Amino acid sequence: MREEAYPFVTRALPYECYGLAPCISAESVTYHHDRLYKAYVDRLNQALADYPRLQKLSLWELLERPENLPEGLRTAVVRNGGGVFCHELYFDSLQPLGREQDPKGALLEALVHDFGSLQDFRERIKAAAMEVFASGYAWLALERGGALRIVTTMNQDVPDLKCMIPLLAVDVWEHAYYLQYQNRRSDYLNAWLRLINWRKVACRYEEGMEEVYNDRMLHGEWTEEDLAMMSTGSMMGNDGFGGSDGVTLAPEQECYESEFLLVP
Ligand code: MN3
Repeated sequence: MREEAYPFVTRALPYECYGLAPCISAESVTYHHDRLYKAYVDRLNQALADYPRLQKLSLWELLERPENLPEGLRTAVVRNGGGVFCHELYFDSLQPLGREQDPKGALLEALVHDFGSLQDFRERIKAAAMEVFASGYAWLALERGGALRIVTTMNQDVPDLKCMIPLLAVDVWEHAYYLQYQNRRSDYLNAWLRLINWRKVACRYEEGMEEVYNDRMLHGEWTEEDLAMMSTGSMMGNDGFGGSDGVTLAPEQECYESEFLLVP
């Protein structure tokens, strides 16, 4: 998403449309992806068609500082660019049932550190998503200071990208679940929690933490803890799927290029 730019394309799902069933039905996924998400892509392209100079900006850059956009374009980018960003993160963070795996390694440690336990994290993001009034999203995001946070946004708004890097999003617009769950958002969220592709979330976390450390280095804000982590190699090298438990896997092999790569 950092590099994604005009003309934007509708990204293919990283699983079959029926791949999330029975948690999320093929009908729901097809309608949501092929119709609703695609419409945001088309409208974003339409909106940018008359602004050749802005076509060079990535989706991330467009959404990071919408206040810098021409007034006539701003709302269309926030709504439709946001719709593209939110849906790509949502769809890309899911995987078929049965492949569920809990987060491990550095991401698990951070979740436990910042939320108490994995179960507490699950309860808190679900509660946050339940509280979104009308339409919006609940997110797990990495603050530029290095802490994990759960945030919610309305409509197709993204979290403040100047301050945080989104890792995971759940769409709680009724269109995401109404066909299958009608008004039972809670049941949909329980199903969603079983579909999270933690491996991809862990890759975004690792990449995000590299940015956090790079920022600290730029500003000369290394802590003793950072230096200790650097010297053991646990900061950059442990993506949670190798290393710490004796299996050595190169992080660049594990953090594969996602169809919806969010953070370079
Ligand atoms: Mn949606």
